[in-house]
This record gives sequence, structure tokens and C-alpha cells, in this order.
Amino acid sequence: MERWWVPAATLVLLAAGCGASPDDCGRCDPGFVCYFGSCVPDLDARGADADADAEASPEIADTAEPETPVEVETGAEADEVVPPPDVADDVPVDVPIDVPVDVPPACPDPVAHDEDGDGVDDACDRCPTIPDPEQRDGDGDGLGDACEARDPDLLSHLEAFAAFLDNRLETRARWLNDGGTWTPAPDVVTGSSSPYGANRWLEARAGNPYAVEARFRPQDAPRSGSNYTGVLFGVQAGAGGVAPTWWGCFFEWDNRSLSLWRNDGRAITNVAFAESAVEDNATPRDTARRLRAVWDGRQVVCTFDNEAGGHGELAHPVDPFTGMSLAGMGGLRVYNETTTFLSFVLYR
Ligand SMILES: [Ca+2]
Ligand SMILES: [Ca+2]
Ligand SMILES: [Ca+2]
Ligand SMILES: [Ca+2]
Repeated sequence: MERWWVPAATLVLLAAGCGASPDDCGRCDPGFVCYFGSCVPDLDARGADADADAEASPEIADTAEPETPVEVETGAEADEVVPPPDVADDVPVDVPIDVPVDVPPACPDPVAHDEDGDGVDDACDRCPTIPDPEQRDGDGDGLGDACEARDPDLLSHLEAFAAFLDNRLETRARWLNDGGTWTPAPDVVTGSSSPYGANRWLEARAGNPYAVEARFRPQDAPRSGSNYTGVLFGVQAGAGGVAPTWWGCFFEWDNRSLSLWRNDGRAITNVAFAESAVEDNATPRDTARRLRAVWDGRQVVCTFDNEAGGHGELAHPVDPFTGMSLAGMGGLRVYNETTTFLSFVLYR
């Protein structure tokens, strides 16, 4: 059976010309008919014009809902049925409705920079330094699964994130420098010290628990002796020009080691170290590496990764009564080394 699709508004228009009685109005002018006591244009008399108007009228075209066509059969009233104006061409009938539910929402205030290249703008990335295009957040705390610590209850948000672009994402705290040279450049900051240490920390105090993370590339230049690069935490700024005290997790280039250090203001002490090298000796010097230190209130866990697949870990319990406080600020350090830092994150 042949069928036509007719917009509902068209049927209303057609109905207006039916059922009138001349007796209700007395007399109507030529071309008009009585419709419930009023003289209205005789649409039946206008015939083809009425159809043409309906098709050409922008008002009707706009208000007729192609999504809700009324289906009528051709036959006795075929003259009154108006084919829909190019509905098939203008309206995609097969609109896909299976849009993936994991697509993250649009970023309302982007900074037009994507530090980890996962397609999610830094301003909205739940893990701005770890590629996680699906932005999974199993516990719904706003911190992505990819950058939660091993205990998902431990960390819950990004306290500070520096891509080293400019100050757009670093305005909540200042960077403070102590020793060496710190040279900002678009997207990085380069720290250099020879031989003494250079510290740079973010003036944002972290309570327990927290984690600090830095991504870095040692500069491709020959080095000899002990060359350390890493993250600082528990930094207590020294008053009156006194050097700060700190804890630190460092990568050492010569023997590819991972170690935990402490500066109590009197001496810098190697507290613990990973027993084996954390990367192959053939790993190129300018490989990007990541160091993270997590303080959960009981122990420090340092983890190391590089983009070549190297991995290492170091855990060390800290006695709160005999150990040095780990409350404080987080930052970066180089010792007898020149390193380009790509990003820094303070998690809480
Ligand atoms: Ca991103
Ligand atoms: Ca990410
Ligand atoms: Ca989470
Ligand atoms: Ca960067």
C-alpha cells in the first residue's frame, strides 16, 4: 500500500476549510467561507495555491515537525495530502544515538595546552601528566584513576599543577628558588647546578597525605661524578637566609639509581635507596623520566618510570617521633646536573 508522510501542521491547516455553514455567518465575500461564525479564506477554492503556500512558507517549514509525521493513506483524499518538503534531504533520519558514554564533557575554560597529549586540555585533565583520554575516575573524586596512588582513598585532587607554560596554571602559589640557576622556557624549566645543589619549590604547604611528581629530561651533555635530579617534599623554608630543610627522591644518572634523601639543616643524608638500577644503562640521557614521592602519613614511597619502560620503586617507613617532619612544600632539585623539567604536580 502506498503511503504519504504529511506534517501534522498541514492537517490542521486543511481542517480549517471544512465544516463551515453559510448560515452561521449570513453572507461571506467571494473566496471566503463561514467557519464557526467567522468568514475565513476558502482554502478549498484556492486549491493548488494553498499547497504552494504551505510548501513555500518559512513559518510552516519551520514549525512542521518532520520528526512527528502523521501517516495517512493515499486514496479518497489524495488531493489534500502534501508531500513533505525535502524532509529526507534535510533531516538525517538515522541519527546515531549510541554516543559513547565515556566521552569527557567539554572543557569550559581551556588553556589550549595538553601537557600529556591525550586530547584533554590541561585545565580539565583529571591526570594532566598521564595520558588518559577516557578520564576514568572510579571513585568519582575528580582525580583520574591513572594518577591515583595504589590506595584509591589516599589522594583526591590536584593541589597544584605546573606545565611550565607561563603562570596560567601556577597562580595559586609562587615558585621559590635556592641555589643554581633556574631558566624558564615555553613548556619547561631548566635547573642547573655545578656542583652544589639547586632547589626550586612551590610555595604551597601540603598536609598529609600528599604526593609530588616531576617529569624531566637530563640535558644531553657529558657528566661525571654524582648527578642527581628529583623531587623535593616536606620543604621547610629557612628563615633569615638559612637554607631550607627538605626530603627528596632522586634519580642518579651515573648508576641509574633511585634514592631517598633528607636535609635536616645540618647534613644531607641518604636515608634509603633502591637495591637495583631502575633503568638500563643503555637508556639515552635525554629520555623523559617521571619521579613521584607519596607520603601517606606512615611511609614514603618513591616511584620511577621512564618512557623506555624502566621502572623502580623505593618504600621507607618514617617514625613520626624520631623522624623529621614531612609536612611542607614540594618542588624540584638538581645536584651537579642540568635537567629540563617538563611538569610538576602536587596531589592531595
Ligand atoms: Ca591532557
Ligand atoms: Ca591525562
Ligand atoms: Ca579518582
Ligand atoms: Ca610542560
